[in-house]
Order: sequence, then C-alpha cells, then structure tokens
Amino acid sequence: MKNHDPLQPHAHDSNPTPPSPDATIRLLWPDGRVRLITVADLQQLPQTAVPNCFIVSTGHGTSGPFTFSGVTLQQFMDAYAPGDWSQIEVVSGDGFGNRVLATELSRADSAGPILLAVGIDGRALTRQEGLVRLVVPAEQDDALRQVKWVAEIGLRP
Ligand SMILES: Nc1nc2c(c(=O)[nH]1)N[C@H]1C(S)=C(S)[C@@H](COP(=O)(O)O)O[C@H]1N2
Ligand SMILES: [Mo]
Repeated sequence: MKNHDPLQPHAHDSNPTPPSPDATIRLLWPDGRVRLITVADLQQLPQTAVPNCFIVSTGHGTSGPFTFSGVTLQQFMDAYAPGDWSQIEVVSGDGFGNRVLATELSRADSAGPILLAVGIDGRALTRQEGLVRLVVPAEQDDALRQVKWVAEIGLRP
C-alpha cells in the first residue's frame, strides 16, 4: 500500500537532528483557527512526572528508564482546547507524527498518562532531545509514538 500518512509511520531510523530552533507549537482547530503555544506556556500548567519510561529503538536499542515530566495531554486540552474532540494529531517539525484518540486520554493506563513532556530526570529537555516531546508511556515497542520536536497539535471533531 502506498500510504505515507505521517501519523501512521512505519518503523524507520529516528531523526537525531532538530528540525529548527523554534519550539513554538501551533494549536490548530478544524475551522483553521490557530493559537501559538510556547514551552513557557506548557511549564505554567500543572506538571506530572511519569517514571519508568523507555525509548525502544529498532536502530540503537533501548534507552531508559527515564522519568519524563510535563503536562498531561488531558490537562493541556482542558486548559487550551476544551471540547469533544475525537482525535488529536501531534506532528513534529520534521514531519513525524502520531494520532491520539480521545478514548486514550480518558482511559487510565498503568504505564502512566500521555504527556507533552518538557522535562527528563528532573531537568529540562534539550532541543536535541525534543524540547517538547509527546510521551505515550503505554507504547513500548519501537518509540513511534514518542514524537520529538512537537510543532503542531491538530484537533479533529
Ligand atoms: N520528530 C521525531 N520524533 C521521533 C522520531 C523522528 O524521526 N522524528 N523517531 C522516533 C523513533 S523511531 C525513535 S526510536 C525515537 C528515538 O528517540 P531518541 O532519539 O530520544 O532516542 O524517537 C521517536 N520520535
Ligand atoms: Mo524507533
């Protein structure tokens, strides 16, 4: 199948290079409305730490355990885009992405909640490490949901 949907990536070599120095995130509503979100905005929201996160790479093995910290995607949505969204599309500056279903946000997972992480092991993430990074603790296969350099968050009704 010739399907190159960036939100359904197949396994590939992880990009080690930040796409740009600008870490501003564009929050996009279906009607085209845009709100710009900065790292400082994310740091103002309640912070949650999720211990025991692993980044499993097909190319260079597993790293971790890490404690990622940041705002839960649920709390981010409650603060910036309350509504009945069915899906949230999280896309990076290098065109890598992941789709989070509303049902995943409301359902508790024993691995921990989905985060927009800005910290790792008690310090800020560097731009090299993603700076703002989607962390899906339940995904422990090949890190395809651990989106570095989050640049866009798209809301789907
Ligand atoms: N933006 C972006 N995020 C990404 C990728 C990528 O290529 N671009 N690769 C994914 C894959 S396949 C892996 S294994 C991990 C690697 O994370 P690390 O560089 O922190 O080890 O990043 C994930 N997130
Ligand atoms: Mo990976």
